[in-house]
Amino acid sequence: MRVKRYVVNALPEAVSRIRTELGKDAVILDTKEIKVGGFMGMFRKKKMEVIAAVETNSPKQPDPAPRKATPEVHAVVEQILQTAQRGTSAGTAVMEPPAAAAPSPAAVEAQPPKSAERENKEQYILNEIRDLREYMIKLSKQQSLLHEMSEPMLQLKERLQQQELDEEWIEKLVEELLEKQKRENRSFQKEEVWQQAKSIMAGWLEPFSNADISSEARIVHFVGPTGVGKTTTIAKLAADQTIKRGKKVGFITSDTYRIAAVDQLRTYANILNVPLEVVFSPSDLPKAYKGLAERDLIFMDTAGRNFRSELYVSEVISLLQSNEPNETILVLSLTGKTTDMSIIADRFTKYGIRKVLFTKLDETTVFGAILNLILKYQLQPTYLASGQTVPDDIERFRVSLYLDKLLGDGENE
Ligand SMILES: Nc1nc2c(ncn2[C@@H]2O[C@H](COP(=O)(O)OP(=O)(O)OP(=O)(O)O)[C@@H](O)[C@H]2O)c(=O)[nH]1
Ligand SMILES: [Mg+2]
Repeated sequence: MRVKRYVVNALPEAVSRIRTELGKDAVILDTKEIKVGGFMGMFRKKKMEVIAAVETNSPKQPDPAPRKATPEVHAVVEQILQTAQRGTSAGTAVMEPPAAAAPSPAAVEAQPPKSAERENKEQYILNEIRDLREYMIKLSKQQSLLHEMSEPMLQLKERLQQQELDEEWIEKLVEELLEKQKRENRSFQKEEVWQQAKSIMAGWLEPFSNADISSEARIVHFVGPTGVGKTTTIAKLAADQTIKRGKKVGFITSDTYRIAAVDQLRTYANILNVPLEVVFSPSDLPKAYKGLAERDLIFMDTAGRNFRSELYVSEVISLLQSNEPNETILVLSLTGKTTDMSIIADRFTKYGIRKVLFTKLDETTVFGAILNLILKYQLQPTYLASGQTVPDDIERFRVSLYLDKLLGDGENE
């Protein structure tokens, strides 16, 4: 995340600088009035401090050129504001054609200084006009893409829409396919459309592929919303480590909220012959680590909470302390709603958590959310859990197998 501080005379000035320098996805985090300059505490000028930030994970290009409104646009805005004002005072709002009233650039410059409120309104209207313009460009681009698309490509698009893949990625994929067809001067048949789509998306996912729990980490924390399968997943992974890899595993649980939560992990601990420590607060952690000093690997279970709330996120983060190499895995269930998963991923990636594990693959046939989340938050998928059976229903995340599921075989399209 890139955070920047602006000291300006009025908010609209900050807004246009933020848009130009940080791009249109930047958000204002805080504004406050400050006093600057002066002499011995006197004659200090009132200014406004604005803190803005932009997510650098999915680097959005800042606006290419500082988009200053032309005098003509100013004139149109002026016209809208005047008409609106007349409309409020006289109870009617009749809009005249803007061109007829457009004053010359010189006339625009000669206007008296605007009030902050007026500047705010003007900025608002300018933003609206820009957004509308961007929307129109997008719409016409979509229209022209539709004309160029062959039947198999339309089918591919439909399949990916059903899979709830974000429009942004569908559009990018179609554009790349069309470009490829043009370069090769031919039209792809259905099978090839599917193959090419797979290889393009595999390229996108490549930087995030082959992630596993770090072999360096001695402590691995599992966090995630309620009921996504954290405890079950820990049991599956612990079985793999103890039985197949011969590692000495230890468990810690901080899930003391839910009745029987400790017993749930204790049952797995007994079956796998793994010691378990219970912590009620961060201050219990040193004792728990001491109790497990002989173990090669420690899996820590945490309570599922409503992590759309920042408060719960910071609470669980406070439990993830250790002086030893450690990492945290965010567990998300594919039965969750994409928007909720996105909010939760956003919360945890802000704390630097990038590894993710998806569960309940067996309970859905819609897989787009995985790609959306990986690309939006630069998440590294580790495992896919696909059932309730411990220890079998889990496997490493493989890009190729995942894309086969996402694309389907094209038969029913
Ligand atoms: N179908 C399916 N069910 C799963 C999967 N993983 C876990 N479950 C089930 O989901 C339910 C909740 O699993 P838990 O492991 O208790 O989930 P949790 O995240 O620890 O839950 P809390 O600790 O309450 O937040 C149980 O019934 C599990 O058997 C999976 O991959 N597929
Ligand atoms: Mg649990």
